[in-house]
Amino acid sequence: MAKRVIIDPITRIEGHLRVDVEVDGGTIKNAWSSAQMFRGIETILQGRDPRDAWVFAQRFCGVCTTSHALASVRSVEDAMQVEVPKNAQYIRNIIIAAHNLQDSIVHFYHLSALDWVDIVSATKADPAKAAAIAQSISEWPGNNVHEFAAAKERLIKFVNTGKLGIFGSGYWGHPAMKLPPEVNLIAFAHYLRALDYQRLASQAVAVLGGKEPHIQNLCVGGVATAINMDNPATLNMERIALIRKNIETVKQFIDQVYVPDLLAVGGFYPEWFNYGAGVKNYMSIPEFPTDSRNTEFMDVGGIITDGDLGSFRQIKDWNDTELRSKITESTAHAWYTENSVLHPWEGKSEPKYTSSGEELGDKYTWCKAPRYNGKPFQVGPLAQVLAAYAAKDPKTVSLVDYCLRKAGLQPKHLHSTLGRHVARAVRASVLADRGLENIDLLLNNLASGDREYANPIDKFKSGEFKGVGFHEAPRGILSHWIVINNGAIKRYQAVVPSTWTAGPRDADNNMGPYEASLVGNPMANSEQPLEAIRTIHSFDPCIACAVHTFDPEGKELVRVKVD
Ligand code: NFE
Ligand code: MG
Repeated sequence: MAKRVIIDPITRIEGHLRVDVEVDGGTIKNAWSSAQMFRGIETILQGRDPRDAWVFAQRFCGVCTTSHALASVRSVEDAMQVEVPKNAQYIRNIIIAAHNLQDSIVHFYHLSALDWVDIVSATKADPAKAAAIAQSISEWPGNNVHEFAAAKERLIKFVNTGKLGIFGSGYWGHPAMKLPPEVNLIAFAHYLRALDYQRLASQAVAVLGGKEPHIQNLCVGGVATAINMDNPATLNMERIALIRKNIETVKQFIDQVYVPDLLAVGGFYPEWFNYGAGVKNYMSIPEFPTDSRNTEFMDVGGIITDGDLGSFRQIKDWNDTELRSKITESTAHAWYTENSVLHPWEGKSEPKYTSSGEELGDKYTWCKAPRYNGKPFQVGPLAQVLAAYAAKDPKTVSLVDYCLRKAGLQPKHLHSTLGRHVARAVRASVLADRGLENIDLLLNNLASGDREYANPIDKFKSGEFKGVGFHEAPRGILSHWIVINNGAIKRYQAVVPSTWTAGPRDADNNMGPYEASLVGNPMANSEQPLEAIRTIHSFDPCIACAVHTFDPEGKELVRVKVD
């Protein structure tokens, strides 16, 4: 008998996501991804000055705030053909890198690791053994017996209070948890350490952006960052040295802790390199522009279909005709007034909730279903890393091959739940380099005498202009689509990474990536659907972004309904 399991909400994500799965014989046979809240900032933007849009748009989300800010200013710059001075590109690039680093660390340690790591088991670990294991896989100076003994003591105190707090609703002791106590302890100790390193990355964003989250230093046409190497109140050598030190420190953590931890944990779960592939069409865009006209980029992007790296089509820049013309969003199965397939420049967001009670029905989510060329696509670090791998980016190839060799895997295994985690770790290491490279570019450019940092728009031309701002956000391609009429916003649509992946079926009933990735996953105990959570968390869902919403009640409890 097939059983319907409702996981509502799936927690340790941003926003409110409900996932329904049908389980038969211990395997997931069918799945539905349902984003549960609507806010509608796209509608709020209509009629406003396009130069202000980014300040509103970065409130789509409290996680990838800088991502929306950037995509928004880029959409206006694209519409009005504004060049962005090099200094501004480099400052934005450093922000992109630092923000992505923070997000990657949080994704692995704080939002996903406890799906694989049983912290209660860590209370039984031998700290000396844990240190020996950790030292055998990494040169990290923190991997000593004192570190692990202290973490264990802290954990035991915590468990003994009987109040596990944020760890309270974990599936401890679940049969799908397979790590020995010592590896659980290593991961727990690094979970705590990771809090410090994500903060260093955020600090780098805050120094450049004025504050974080929700940076203040952007403007259409560049940045509003005063630069004077000798002035203590502006961006100066001392501030740039601080940012560099932070990114270098985070890079060491990524290379010596995050990557080895992931490989150590993954080594106990080899079967998870076979589950969770789902949609094997991948899309990414070039990022880290290095010239003022967005023609040269540090990271490649492109299209891969059916998991075949040989099908890779590189997208050279954001003017790619197909990229700009072939993206649509379907509302066939989403709570909007019509059943349409519209290009984002024509897009509408008129809400109409039709489900009742527990039944989702034919329309079942606030997420639209984005499609490229009519097909679902996976976006995110895996898409980005596969593109860079196909394009033979040396750093990506060497890191991916290193991880595959260590784990005894083939490139095909990247199409999986754990493959997404490997890609995110590889991407994080590359991003740290991108941050440092852009600091050098900024310093060299300033040393050459170039002090430009903005080409602001003083007055809009009359008439209608369309633009799109692309950005490779932590969870994948973000695009903001704007139509400007006589200097005011006529239309605004954001097509967001989590909408690409969390979106529902389309008019042809093709599943979205979350849904497809769940099919075929095992499920040992439908009361504790840990396996489904592992696969969904590997995408790092952000439902606030996906429908530009939030949950005003801030619900935290997991509700699992089984019938
Ligand atoms: Ni709200 Fe986001 C990212 C954007 S949504 S976190 O990354 O853009 O997927
Ligand atoms: Mg949208």
